[in-house]
Amino acid sequence: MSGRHDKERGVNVQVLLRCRPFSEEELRNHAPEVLKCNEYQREVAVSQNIAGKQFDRVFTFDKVFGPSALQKDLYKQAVVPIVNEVLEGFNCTIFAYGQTGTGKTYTMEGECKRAKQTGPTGELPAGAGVIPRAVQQIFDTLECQNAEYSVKVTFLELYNEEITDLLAPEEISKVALEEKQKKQLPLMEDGKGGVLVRGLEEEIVTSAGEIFSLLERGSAKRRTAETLLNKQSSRSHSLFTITIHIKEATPEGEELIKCGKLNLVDLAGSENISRSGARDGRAREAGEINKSLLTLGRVITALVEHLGHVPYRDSKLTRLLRDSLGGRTKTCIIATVSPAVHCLEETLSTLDYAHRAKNIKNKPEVNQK
Ligand code: ADP
Ligand code: ZZD
Repeated sequence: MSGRHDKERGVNVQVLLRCRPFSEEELRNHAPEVLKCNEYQREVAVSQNIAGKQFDRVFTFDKVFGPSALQKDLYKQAVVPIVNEVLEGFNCTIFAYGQTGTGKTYTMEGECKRAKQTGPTGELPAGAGVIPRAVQQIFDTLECQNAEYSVKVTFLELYNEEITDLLAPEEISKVALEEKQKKQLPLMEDGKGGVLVRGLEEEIVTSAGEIFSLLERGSAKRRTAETLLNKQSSRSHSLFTITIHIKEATPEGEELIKCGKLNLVDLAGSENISRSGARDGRAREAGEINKSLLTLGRVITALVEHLGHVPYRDSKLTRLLRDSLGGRTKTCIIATVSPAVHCLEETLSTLDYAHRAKNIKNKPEVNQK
């Protein structure tokens, strides 16, 4: 529970670690395992043997999910409490951070073998990730409460510092997409210290099923854009936001409006910060692609080292999510890693990055009118 002290001292960003299982190919090749998760101790141990010498490093996180953790386990233990806070009027953000191929999208979106597997009973497929489960939890809760409410969603992609609206209903053709890329959705100050994306489709939704149809449209649009524009999906960030307004009456009969917002962020592959740039010939493109992820790292550094200037304004991602980094939003980072030896270098870099982010403090406040 959040008490008076939270407000004064701040609450730390929660950092969770999830390790994916070996892929079939890794299993076939008997890839050695270099990472061991201890969920009870909330620890991960990385073992390395260099020239016959054994090196072990142990990291502790707020929660650790090993390779056998199911989507529903992670959701129940890590996300249910966050969504409850959103329903109480807090703003909350969950970031997925990690090397490409470690399960960021699996964690945030999930997989379903066939689309539209959600029957009328609202049963989600086992592979459903955080986004569909959060949507489900929100509507299940709201539908049981005796209060008026409204729910809005937005879904955008940030690629090369350009924003694409994944919910915009317009036709998908190469020409239309290229036109759209030219007239980018601009970020504007909202006059309340935040920013908004001008022209972003804000869908008002009345059921979980309606959101699933929108997600289907969003995923299809993303796939088409990727193919037509030769995008590398590992370089894009996606941001799904759900905003809830709940009208309540106080015991005194006064009207109270609670507003909660949940941001679910699937970041670009973390290898993009360390690797491209100089090596990539197309300097502008590489530089631009990395700008948001690079700036995210710099913002974290500035916050944990208490540097005076925090460079939020240097990228679109950090402008959009400024309040999640040192602001009034409750933030959780899910760092994803692979157990395999061939990923070791990136795994260590992810573990260091995530571990450092534990030191960020936010000052969550409920939005109430
Ligand atoms: P990223 O978004 O980080 O690039 P993906 O989410 O695309 O990674 O995951 C890469 C592959 O690994 C996918 O085939 C996915 O199904 C699988 N995968 C990732 N995490 C898990 C997990 N926890 N359990 C089972 N499969 C997983
Ligand atoms: N990760 C899959 C989509 C992809 O990259 O295509 S899985 C969930 C959240 C946000 C967007 C899509 C989904 C996804 C889905 C799949 C197919 C059609 C619509 C949506 C999904 C997965 C499990 C349950 C519900 C939705």
